[in-house]
Amino acid sequence: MLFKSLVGSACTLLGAATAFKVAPVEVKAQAAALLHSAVRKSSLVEQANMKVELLPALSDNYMYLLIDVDSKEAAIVDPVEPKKVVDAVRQHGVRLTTVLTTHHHWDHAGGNEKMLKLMPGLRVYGGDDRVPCLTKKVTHSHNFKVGSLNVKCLFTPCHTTGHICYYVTKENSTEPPAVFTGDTLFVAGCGKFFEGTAEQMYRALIETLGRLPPETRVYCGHEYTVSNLKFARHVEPDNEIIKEKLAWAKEKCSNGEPTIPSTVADEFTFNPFMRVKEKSVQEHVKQTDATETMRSLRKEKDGFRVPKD
Ligand SMILES: N[C@@H](CCC(=O)N[C@@H](CS)C(=O)NCC(=O)O)C(=O)O
Ligand SMILES: *[C@@H]1O[C@H](CO)[C@@H](O)[C@H](O)[C@H]1NC(C)=O
Ligand SMILES: [Zn+2]
Repeated sequence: MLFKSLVGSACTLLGAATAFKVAPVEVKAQAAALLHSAVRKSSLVEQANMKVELLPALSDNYMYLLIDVDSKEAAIVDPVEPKKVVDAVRQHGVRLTTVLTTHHHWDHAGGNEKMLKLMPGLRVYGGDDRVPCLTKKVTHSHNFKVGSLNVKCLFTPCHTTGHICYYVTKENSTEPPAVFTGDTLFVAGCGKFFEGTAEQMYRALIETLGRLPPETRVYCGHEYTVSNLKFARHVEPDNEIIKEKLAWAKEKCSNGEPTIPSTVADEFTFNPFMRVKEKSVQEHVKQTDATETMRSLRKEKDGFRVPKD
């Protein structure tokens, strides 16, 4: 699965990987991965109370350093490349206390053991016994704090049976909350239904994540925005917002810049999996029911060949 994402990379970076054409396939993939995370830029979203540093990892994953400004306490989401995390923690001068694991897949939870070796004593949250080094197994609505920030766990099974999204708020703040969605919700897409059903993804996207405040910033597990929007365009060829977002995302990607975060409100305008109640989306898959539309869309995207532009 990961290997596939390396060779069929979602975000073309100036054709950098083509230099490895003669190398054996595996070496080529590793080299491409190294190049990708070297070229992809990190970025910082700063609010008065909360900072989020986007840390690119592997070929198209993101790790997120979440900082409580008041206490300088921090959490890391899916630290698959622990050394990069340690560097970022030092650079910000914060105290890392917490690992937030979205799900057990290697490209998200595979760094936990090394992370704990580098920084012993971290609390490790997750919703699945398959997550390495788990210290606290959480379920829906479980709440805890990272400094003065409130973290609420949202159980969103489907991509995996134990998938958790983390919703972060600051009491009395007028600034937008954040949600870390792992491989449940991507910008303009959603995760594959490896261990779940269309009913579950409908619940996760529409009833759980879709009911968060519209201004909530969405931080997802992968940089898949460009390929997701090409599928979205295929589903709704007349949707101008999709075309504009795709042009914007291509530009970002070609500069090695992230297309993340988006917002819950924006996802409802261009993400076909968030738009399963819309006539235009239902008509594309010849369905009249939102859950059946979700099922058909996922099936279609699983077999979709992403066009070159
Ligand atoms: N389509 C992915 C292929 C890799 C893949 O299968 N990724 C998993 C998460 S690790 C997934 O759920 N992808 C969602 C999708 O392909 O729509 C890509 O754009 O590179
Ligand atoms: C939030 O606002 C309420 C009402 O003004 C106040 O009672 C409470 O102490 C505030 N909480 C924080 C953490 O500042
Ligand atoms: Zn993944």
